[in-house]
Amino acid sequence: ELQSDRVLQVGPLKPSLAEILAVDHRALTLPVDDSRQAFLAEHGASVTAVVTSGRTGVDAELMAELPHLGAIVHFGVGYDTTDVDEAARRGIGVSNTPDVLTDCVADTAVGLLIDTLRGFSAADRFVRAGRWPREGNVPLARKVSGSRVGIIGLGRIGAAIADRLVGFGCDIAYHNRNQVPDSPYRYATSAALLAASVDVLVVAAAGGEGTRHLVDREVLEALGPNGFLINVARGSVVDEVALVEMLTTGRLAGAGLDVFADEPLVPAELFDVDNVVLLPHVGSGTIATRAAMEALTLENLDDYLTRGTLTTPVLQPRSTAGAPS
Ligand code: 8YV
Repeated sequence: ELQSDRVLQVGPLKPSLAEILAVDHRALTLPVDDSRQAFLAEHGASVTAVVTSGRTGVDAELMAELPHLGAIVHFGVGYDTTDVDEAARRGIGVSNTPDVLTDCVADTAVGLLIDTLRGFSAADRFVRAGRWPREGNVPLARKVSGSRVGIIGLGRIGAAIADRLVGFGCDIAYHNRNQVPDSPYRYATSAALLAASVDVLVVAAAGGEGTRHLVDREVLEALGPNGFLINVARGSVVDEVALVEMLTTGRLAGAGLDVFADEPLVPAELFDVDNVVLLPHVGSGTIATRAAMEALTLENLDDYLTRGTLTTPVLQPRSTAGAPS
């Protein structure tokens, strides 16, 4: 029997999701070693759906190897590793997992902001190193409540961060591609103008070419030596070389980073900088949220395989005519 309508896993996925794909969908996994070309030559034409994540995605080259691909289903809200323009050109649908992770990513942003301004992680290291009895007090930190916070990207996650910080009496402003109608928050027409007017800049914009280095050296200079940067979005949105240079030379007050330009590699120059909090991309990383992301990923896949449509599309497949029966 010729196996068609294959599901292909591209890149690592949550183990429980990978198992469901393998067992219930008899999914194949794209090899990462030099058997990849032979694998694609043998199976490429049978693949109609890919399940992947923001860590890996599907580029134009892989799409060309999968001529019957109809849908790229992402585990995660970010899909910047997939070439969506090429998917559109080929009529391939693209889905992600919005909404279900908004609370946890916003919680992470606020936690990271508080940790960074108050220096909690550094204070924890101080206690563990036995320094309290020897050295006494840690340096005084910066106040969070009532601070001025600028949010880059007032989408679902940015708005959830802003709403939380209202509870801390923060003065909220934002920069976004377009001004958000009816937003209660002050709009800044550029990232630099926003940075110049706040104590903390929080990056919550989608990744990809459109936002690459949106937070560049000029924006970081506008934020200045009393300003903090928090990033829970994508490392690509920030000029990381400029960021590291400014943090290590005291030209920024500090940074809280959950994302990096070249994950899992974190610039080693930051490892002994105490006013920087470094997290290994844990924004959505709770049991409940990852389970909800897994369920929504499978819902999109099932929707595509049964009806030829996606539940939470970034882009619907062009037509259901060629969709699997
Ligand atoms: C995921 C994320 O952990 O949703 C996103 O865009 O960055 C995280 O929630 C990641 O995509 C999974 O690989």
